[in-house]
Amino acid sequence: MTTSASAPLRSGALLIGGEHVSVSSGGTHQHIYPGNGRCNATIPLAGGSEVDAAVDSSWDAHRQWTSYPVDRRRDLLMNLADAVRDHFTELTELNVHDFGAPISTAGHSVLTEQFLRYYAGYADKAHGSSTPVSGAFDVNIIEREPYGVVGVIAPWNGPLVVIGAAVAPALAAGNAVILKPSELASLGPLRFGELCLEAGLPPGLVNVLPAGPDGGQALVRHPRIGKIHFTGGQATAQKVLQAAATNLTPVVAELGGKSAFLVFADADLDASATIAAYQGPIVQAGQSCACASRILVQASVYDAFMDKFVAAVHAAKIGDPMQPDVMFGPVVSQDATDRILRIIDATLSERAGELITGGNRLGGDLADGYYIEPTIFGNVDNHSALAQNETFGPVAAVMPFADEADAIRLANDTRYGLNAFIQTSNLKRAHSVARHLQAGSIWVNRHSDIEPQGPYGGYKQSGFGRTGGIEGLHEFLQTKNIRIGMN
Ligand code: TXE
Repeated sequence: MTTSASAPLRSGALLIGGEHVSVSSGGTHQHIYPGNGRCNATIPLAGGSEVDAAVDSSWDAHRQWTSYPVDRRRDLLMNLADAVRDHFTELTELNVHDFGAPISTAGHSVLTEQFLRYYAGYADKAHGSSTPVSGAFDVNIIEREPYGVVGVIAPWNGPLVVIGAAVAPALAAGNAVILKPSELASLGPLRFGELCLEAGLPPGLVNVLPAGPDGGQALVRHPRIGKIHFTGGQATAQKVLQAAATNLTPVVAELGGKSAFLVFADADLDASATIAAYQGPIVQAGQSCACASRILVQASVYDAFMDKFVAAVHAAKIGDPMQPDVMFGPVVSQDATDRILRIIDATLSERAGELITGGNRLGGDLADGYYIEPTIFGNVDNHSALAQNETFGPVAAVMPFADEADAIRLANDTRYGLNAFIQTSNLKRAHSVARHLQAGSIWVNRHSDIEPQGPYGGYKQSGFGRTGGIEGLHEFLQTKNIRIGMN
C-alpha cells in the first residue's frame, strides 16, 4: 500500500522581507516524506548571506513595528491568530507532510493560535514600573525594552508549537523574529511566515530561514542578533551556546527529556495505562520532548499494569499518517530509524531489560516508510543507556519501585528534568512527590498539555528559560533603570 498522502512535491523557500527566495547559498535539502520514504519537497537552505540579508530586513521591520501604537500591534497579532485559525486544515496537513505526524494529533496550530491570542493581550501591557529612591524628588523608572531582532531556532517535531511558544511572545514584546525551522520540517513554518504577511504584519517582521547546522550557526553567531531562543537536543544546544559565546548572545534553551511516569498502587490502572501509552510510545511515535519514556510502577501492581499498558499500546492503529483513524505513524527519517533500532539492539545485547512487545521495523505495506513497532522493555535497569538517554522514538522503559522514596529516587536519577507524571488517587501524595521531583513540569493524573498560561521548560540538562506565562514574555524583554535627578 502506498500511503494516500504520497505527498505532492512542493517547493520550499526562504522568506526574507516579504519576498520568497528559492536560490540560496546554503544548498538544498531533498525532503523525504516519512510515510513512504519518497521526496515530497525541495527545500532551499539559508547560508551566511541570507542570514545577513534577513538581519538587515528584520531591523528595518523592528523599527516599523515599534513605531506602531501598542493597540495596533495587539490587533495585528489577533489578526494573525485569526489567520492561523482559518488555515487550520492546511497547517495540519503541512505538519503531516513535514514530519509524518498522524493527522489525528497534528493539529498543532491550535496551540499556535492560543499562544498568539494570549501574548497579543500582553502587547499593550508589557509595561515597566517606577519606584521611590533615596533622592526624595528623583524619579526612578524601570523600563522593559525589546532586544530588537531575535532568532528562534525550531526543532522538526513541533515547529508550529514552538512558533506559538516563542515567536508570539517575541513579537508581543516588540521584537522582529528570524525563524530558523529545521531542514526536516520547514513547510509549515514557511506557510506561517506567509500568514504573517497576509495578516498585515510588516514584511521582514517574521523572516523564515530553513537551514541546517551551518545556517543555524551563522544566525547564532551574528553580532546583530539580540537573543536566541533554541528548541532542540542537548548536543545541538551545546554547539549553539558555543556559537553564542562569540558575542555573548543570551540564549533560552528548551531541550529534551527522559521523563518519568510514576504509577502508584492506588492509581486507576486502566486510566494510567491509557495515558502512559499515549504519552509514551504512541503519540508522534515517541518523538516528543514530553514523552513519558520511563514508566515507573509500584511493585505490587506491576504485572497488572503491564498487561493493561501492552493492551493500550496494541490498541493504537498503525498506518498512513493522513488517515484520520491512525494514531501511530512513522519516525521522521531513515537516520532516526537506524538510531532507534540500534538502541533496541543494544538494550537486548546488554540485557538491560526484557523485551515485552515490538522491537522491529514494520514491513509489508509500510516497508517504504520509517515505521518501527511500538516497543516496551520491562524490568529495565535505570542505569542503562536506554533509561539514561533520550531515545526520541517509540520505545518505553518500564521498571518497578518499592515505595514513594524509591520512586522519587529513581525518577530523579537522570541528567534531564523536563516533565514528570504522577498517577495516584492520593492528592496529598501527588503534591508531596511533585515537590520532590526535579522537573520543570509535573502532570498529575493526566497527559501533558502545553498551554500559554503555564510556563514550560527544563531543570538540569533539559534547558533553561521558560515559554508560556509572563515568564515567556520577559524572555524577550530587557530591563533598563532610568533615574532622573530632580533636586
Ligand atoms: O533537534 P536538533 P531536532 C527536543 C527533543 C529532541 C530534539 C528533536 O527532545 O532532543 O528537540 O528535535 C538546528 N547550530 N525538543 O532533532 O537536531 C536544527 O536545524 C545552530 C525539546 O530538530 O537539536 C534545528 O532547527 N542550529 C522541546 C534545531 O537546531 C543547529 C520540544 C534543532 O535541531 C545546529 C521539542 C547548530 N550547530 C523538541 N545544528 C522542548 N523542550 O520544548 C542543528 N541546528
